[in-house]
Amino acid sequence: MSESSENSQTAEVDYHPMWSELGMDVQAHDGLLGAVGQMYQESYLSQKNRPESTSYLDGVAMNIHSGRIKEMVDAKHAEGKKVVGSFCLYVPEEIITAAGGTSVGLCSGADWDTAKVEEHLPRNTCPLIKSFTGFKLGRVCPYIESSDLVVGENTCDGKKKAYEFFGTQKPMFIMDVPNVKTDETKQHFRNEVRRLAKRVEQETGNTIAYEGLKAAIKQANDKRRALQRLYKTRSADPAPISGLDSLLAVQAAFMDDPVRLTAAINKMSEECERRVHDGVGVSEKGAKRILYTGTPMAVPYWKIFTIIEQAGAVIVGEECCTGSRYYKDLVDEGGQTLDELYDAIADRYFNINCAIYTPNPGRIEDVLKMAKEQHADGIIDCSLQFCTIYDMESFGMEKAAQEAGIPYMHITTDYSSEDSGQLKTRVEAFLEML
Ligand code: BJ8
Repeated sequence: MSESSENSQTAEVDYHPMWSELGMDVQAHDGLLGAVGQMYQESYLSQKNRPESTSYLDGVAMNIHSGRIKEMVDAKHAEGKKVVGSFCLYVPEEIITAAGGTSVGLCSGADWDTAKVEEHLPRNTCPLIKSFTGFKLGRVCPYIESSDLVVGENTCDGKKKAYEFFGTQKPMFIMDVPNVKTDETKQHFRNEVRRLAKRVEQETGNTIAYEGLKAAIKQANDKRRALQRLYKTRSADPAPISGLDSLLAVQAAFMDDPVRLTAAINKMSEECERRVHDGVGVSEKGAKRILYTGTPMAVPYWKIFTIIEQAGAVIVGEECCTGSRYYKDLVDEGGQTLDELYDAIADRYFNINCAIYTPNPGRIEDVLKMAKEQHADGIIDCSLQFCTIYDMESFGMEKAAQEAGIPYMHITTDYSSEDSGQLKTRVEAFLEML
């Protein structure tokens, strides 16, 4: 059985009873699935010269609200395996895995029930926050509905205040993430990781033990190693795989079964390594190479990548939470005690260079390093509308890119398609000058 069919269960199964049992609005959800299917067709299935092994990603996309949810629900019934959802890269999946839970990412990438959302949140809230709130109010996300516990975090102002409302809808636990990096705040974050562990233990009814945490660290690191391997292949010209598929590989990493996904990414990497050896690319040799940086891209937000790649460029790296920040650093596996493992986890996550930190020079360093190693011709920096922290950082990012002699473009956009025509024109003009 191929991996894509392994995770696909069977396409003929009717999942409506499962969605109903989860309390979802089944009719509205059908509408959402139809729209996402259309977007997938236009962004993904229209690509040429994809590596064959990306069929796994098609399987993930096809089953994202069906087969994968069934696996999680079945595990809940059979083993009492609790589902713990989160919205941010600062929430360590290792803790959830070690406590016997299923970790899922809940960030959402499409507008939904905006009018209802605006009864509870200000209009000028970023689309990502509005989206997960709308998905909850509209009961169209099986990941939110199947979560037994949702972990939020004090990161940007929008998210931390929106969680006050979200907490009226789902049981929540909030982690405090510092906004500056000092020895004291690192210690504080280490304590927060332990506080999270206690809450997750309470939810799952399992105690986190040394061996279990060590195994969970290795499992997450294996996934990161596979994604690092895939990233490396993209430094070749022609690039063996598109930015769209690479983005989807990381998006899938937040939802799919971790062991199965790791095997599939390794298979994709193997094929990409062969392609590089044979000079086979997803685009022409000499295609303009773009490094993406900015806000995360949650499923099904593929708009910007589609515009860039359909304009003839290839994205060769993503410095964002649905890209390198997810996989570039491993957790040290050498801890000899449970406490050392907790600290190793905390220290790895504390080093993520999100714009919530001030100052945040590490992000600029990462972008310039990636641009160099992937031989990027230009950098496209994208902020979601009303995301002040990424918008603010774009000034420093532009200056650094200019000093390094790398062409740079900043985009502020949202989840609608209203600005697609205008963005297309801007991207094409940018590519022409590279
Ligand atoms: S570690 S990037 S996942 S906070 S786009 S909601 S920042 S207003 S998502 Fe993020 Fe964690 Fe940082 Fe990553 Fe706020 Fe901006 Fe909206 Fe954002």
